[in-house]
Amino acid sequence: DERYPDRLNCGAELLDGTVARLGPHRPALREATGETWSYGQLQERVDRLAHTLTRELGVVPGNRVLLRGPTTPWLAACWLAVMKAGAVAVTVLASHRAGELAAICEIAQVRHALCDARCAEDLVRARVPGLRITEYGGRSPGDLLRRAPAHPAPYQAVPTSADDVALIAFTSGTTGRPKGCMHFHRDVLAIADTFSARVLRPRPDDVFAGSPPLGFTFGLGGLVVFPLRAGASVLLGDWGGPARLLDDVQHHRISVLFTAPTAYRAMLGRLSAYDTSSLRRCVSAGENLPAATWREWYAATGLRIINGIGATELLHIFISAADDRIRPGTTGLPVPGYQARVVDSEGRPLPDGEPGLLAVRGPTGCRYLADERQRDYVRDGWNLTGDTYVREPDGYFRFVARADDMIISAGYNIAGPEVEEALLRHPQVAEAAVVGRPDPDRGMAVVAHVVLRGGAPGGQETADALRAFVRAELAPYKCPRAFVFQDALPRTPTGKLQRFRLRGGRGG
Ligand code: 3SK
Repeated sequence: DERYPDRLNCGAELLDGTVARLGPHRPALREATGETWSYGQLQERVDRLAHTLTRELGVVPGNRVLLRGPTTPWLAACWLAVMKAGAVAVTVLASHRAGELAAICEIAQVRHALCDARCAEDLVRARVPGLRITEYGGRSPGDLLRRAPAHPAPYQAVPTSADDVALIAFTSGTTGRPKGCMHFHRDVLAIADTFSARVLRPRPDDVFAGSPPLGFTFGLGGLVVFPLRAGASVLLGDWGGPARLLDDVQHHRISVLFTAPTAYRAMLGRLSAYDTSSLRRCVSAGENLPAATWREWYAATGLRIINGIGATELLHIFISAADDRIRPGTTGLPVPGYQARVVDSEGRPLPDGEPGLLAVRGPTGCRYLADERQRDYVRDGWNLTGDTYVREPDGYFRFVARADDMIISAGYNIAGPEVEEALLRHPQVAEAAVVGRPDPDRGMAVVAHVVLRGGAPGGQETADALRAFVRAELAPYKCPRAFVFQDALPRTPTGKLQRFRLRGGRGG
């Protein structure tokens, strides 16, 4: 973005820039225990950490530094210190296991790791050659936090270039092989200055919270980059389930909430027991938000969920709408700064109303690290996100399915999410995933995997009732031929449904 100078350090902008604008006394990070770090305290801790990284651990600009831990203020502080030191943060999930960590470290050529002591074991077991692991906390302060107080503050941030890589964020998508997505210092600020500033519009008195971990760019953006850029504060704690999140909303007077459709659905049944009057912005991403969930949340809270689609490849949300521009059942409009269109498999734009591949371009974009899949993701400067979308005549983008989740049955194209939405309108259904299963007569048969409310077991009678319900809502060819009732649906550590794990399952 031409608004950014050539020399730009996103860590310095987010921290020192905000302190220069709003002073050091405002609250920045809140711990679940109630302790609050002011912007001044955060700045001092980050600067001591940055000195420790460079003077004691030998981190130099450009080094890739793995960050691994539960969501805590210290994890955010380490990320900011890595940014200010001009190194490259390689963010992973606390739930990644040794084999995944070994692959990530190899792809990203990681030499240093800052790891919360509570999840060091898997990293040690990954046996990464030459990796220096420094523990930063957990139950006790850890080596890094013991050393940091001996170092001075302030720390003069390394004058990185706006186009220096700041972050390598890994995605396995829903299929498994990790891909490292490189993002520049300017990209980190661009997500704050587009989606956050133009759609979310946070204020310095906002208090953010949410469920996505910082190892997922949905969480890093929503719970570190956006609040700091706005001079707001954020509660940083691990996802402890819907009741805990509601408890946090009530006790910490949360005003901006980031979570996924599943969590909104899970909170709905409990809302009446909590005071959620502090909420003013609710963001949903990570998966498509069914119109039924949007409407139920609106009916219960009077709040209009800001639905969005983002991708690790594009760092954050690129289609979304807020306030009275929201149209339930659609994702919204391209975020200011981004362009989006629907194209055929050759990249040719399709007319409005026709489903095709979603193509996006804007200030952020896909740069896979040493991965030939870059060629498939970016064509003619457009990022192909792997989603099937329709653009409606008034410019709204409506999700149809992930491109590889279309079910072709007896010559019909069926979008699993459309059938899922219909099932979710049934009062007994808590979660639904609809997939295709090879079928000798139809090529593919539509199979619905369903979690019933209250953990009910399901059976033939429920299957018949759900079949009749879907038949009344959708064309009969879309109706599931089989139902599988289960306790939970398989999800990635970031909460995305893993439909591929359901394909081939048996149903009755
Ligand atoms: O992958 C996603 O769904 C996502 C959503 C919002 C922001 C960032 C990401 C990666």
